[in-house]
Amino acid sequence: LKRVADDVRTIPEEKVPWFPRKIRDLDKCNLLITKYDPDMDQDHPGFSDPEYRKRRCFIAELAANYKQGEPLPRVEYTPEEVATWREVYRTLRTIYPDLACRQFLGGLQQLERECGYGEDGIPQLREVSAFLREKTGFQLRPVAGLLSARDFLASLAFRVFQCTQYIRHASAPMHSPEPDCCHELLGHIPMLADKEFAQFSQEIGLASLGASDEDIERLSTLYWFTVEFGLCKQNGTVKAYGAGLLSSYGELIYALSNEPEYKPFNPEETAIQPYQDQTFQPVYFVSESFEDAKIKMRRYSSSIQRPFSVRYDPFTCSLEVLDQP
Ligand code: NLE
Ligand code: FE2
Repeated sequence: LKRVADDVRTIPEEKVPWFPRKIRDLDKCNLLITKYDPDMDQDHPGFSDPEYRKRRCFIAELAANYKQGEPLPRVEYTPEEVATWREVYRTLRTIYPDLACRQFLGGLQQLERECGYGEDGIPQLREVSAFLREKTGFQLRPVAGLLSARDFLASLAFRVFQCTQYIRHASAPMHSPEPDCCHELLGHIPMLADKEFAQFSQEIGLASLGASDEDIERLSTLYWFTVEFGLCKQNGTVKAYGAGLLSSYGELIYALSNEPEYKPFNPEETAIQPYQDQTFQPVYFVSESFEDAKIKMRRYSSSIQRPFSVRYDPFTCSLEVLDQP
């Protein structure tokens, strides 16, 4: 095995897309997809609310100016924002015991006990990040909005989770097409406190580094139907583990009703399923268990062809890139 030169790598016939090698390179992984912003999308509930749009810009600035390693910015949430959070928290909290998977419930309980989670206030990323670091080594980084798949997945390779900090519009607490702090804090964070799930997430990230655009598309579709909208069997019943479900009262109820179509999780098929990012999913993929999803995903990732392999070094928070023997 020999080390590969940094920057531009030209392997016969193909150029490997740039990817971060050290955690500080994540400062460059900031390509946003703005088509669903309240400034761009006429259907956004905040489109005709100038106050809301101004607030979003302010919070987006904090993320845009953030550099890796700095303390995470704090946001002083307004009473109206806290009221939105309260409504989301309260309604979801009542249905979690029946509909959420065991790992999620365990994580949420710990967050309630140790990290100030509850309906009275929106947890700050800084505290949540410190909590996660102790549980699974994941840390948070603020992001201004929806990130491109390549940049988002790359950060997972470093056990960094990019989190939005603004909150959804008060008129639509039960479902948001965009990520917001309810989605991150309620959907993702409890799962990221689980060791096995943290490992699963990092592996998807590692598989994405330097991958072709087509492979990124397939991986992000897989991410979508697992980490965002995944269902799994537990003790003979179907439970939710996907963050997009666990942060949306409307879709969580819908996904576990008998309305939508279920298909067994199978990476080759799941990776090419068209998906819906404006409203509820027409189809969900169910894994036999959590473990099963992890094994299948790992098998899929290792089938992605790259002319090199990567290994994450947790001591230096950087990647070792090795030529394929
Ligand atoms: N639909 C989710 C929610 O309402 O929280 C957000 C999904 C973000 C991909
Ligand atoms: Fe998400």
